[in-house]
Amino acid sequence: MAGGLFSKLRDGLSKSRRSMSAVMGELAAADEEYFDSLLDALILSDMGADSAEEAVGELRRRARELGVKDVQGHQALLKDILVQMLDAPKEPLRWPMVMLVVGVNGVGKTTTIGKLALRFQALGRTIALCAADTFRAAASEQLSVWAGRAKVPLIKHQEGADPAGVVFDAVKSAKAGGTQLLIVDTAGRLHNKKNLMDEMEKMRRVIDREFPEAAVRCLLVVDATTGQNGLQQARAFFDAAGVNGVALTKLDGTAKGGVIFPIVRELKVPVLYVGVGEGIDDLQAFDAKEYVDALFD
Ligand SMILES: Nc1nc2c(ncn2[C@@H]2O[C@H](COP(=O)(O)OP(=O)(O)OP(=O)(O)O)[C@@H](O)[C@H]2O)c(=O)[nH]1
Ligand SMILES: [Mg+2]
Repeated sequence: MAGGLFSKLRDGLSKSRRSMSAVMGELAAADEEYFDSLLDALILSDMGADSAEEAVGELRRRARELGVKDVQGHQALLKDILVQMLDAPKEPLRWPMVMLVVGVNGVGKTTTIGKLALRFQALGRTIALCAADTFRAAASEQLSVWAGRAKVPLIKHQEGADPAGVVFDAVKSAKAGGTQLLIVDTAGRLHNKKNLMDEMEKMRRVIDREFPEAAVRCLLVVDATTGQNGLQQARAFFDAAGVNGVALTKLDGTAKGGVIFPIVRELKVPVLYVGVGEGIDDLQAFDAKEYVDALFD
């Protein structure tokens, strides 16, 4: 990770880091109290009880098995365990691709799309954006600002139009123009799960029918500052939209960052990107080892 971004992430995650390092410093005797405090520290990092218990249980087992008793040894073991917990099968990038970007209201979908457009453009891909968040006019205006910055075409309809209809037009123009990556912005304001399912299904049906040669990546954007709510959101979108990747945003803020552990553990979807700011360059490919290092120090 570039130095600047790594330090942004580290600063953002400093809450978890401080408590984790502090607790590990108390190792002196690896007694019950130490493991309990460690469990608490992990839970406090938004990791959730199940993931935290798994990590501490595994640490106890490995430390005993290997006879590791010092702080540094424990830290290294725990880091390895946490990195392994973040491992999930990742589908390789394949072109053409349609990237459906989903997630609840305000998590950073549109911003992440702007950053992704620039990122893939720098990698030499041809890109188009699709404004399928037709819920309010401001949504497509915001997306058109990002499209302008990245100098990529944007396909949009009027406010209130059928999102699947915009996707239909965007797919048609992507095929005609030989676009390699079509990124679709979706609305976060869906009243209930049935509504969400129907909307997602319609969009996916259009893509599958009109663009069967395209790989579909459904990227769920999770705001790291929402803590355990992120897990609830991930569950809902996983069921409704067939999520196969996660982008975790706002790690530069007050986020503690632990919420990705239960998401990956339960849904077996990989974290692909992390957002560490509002600027167009503030997106980074996820690297589990660097992430875990940033959690500690
Ligand atoms: N600090 C910080 N702010 C971010 C990040 N990503 C997005 N934001 C901010 O979060 C706010 C919401 O971002 P949007 O991209 O509009 O979120 P959205 O999911 O598209 O929102 P809706 O379209 O309303 O559902 C904006 O003010 C962004 O600048 C990030 O990584 N860090
Ligand atoms: Mg948006």
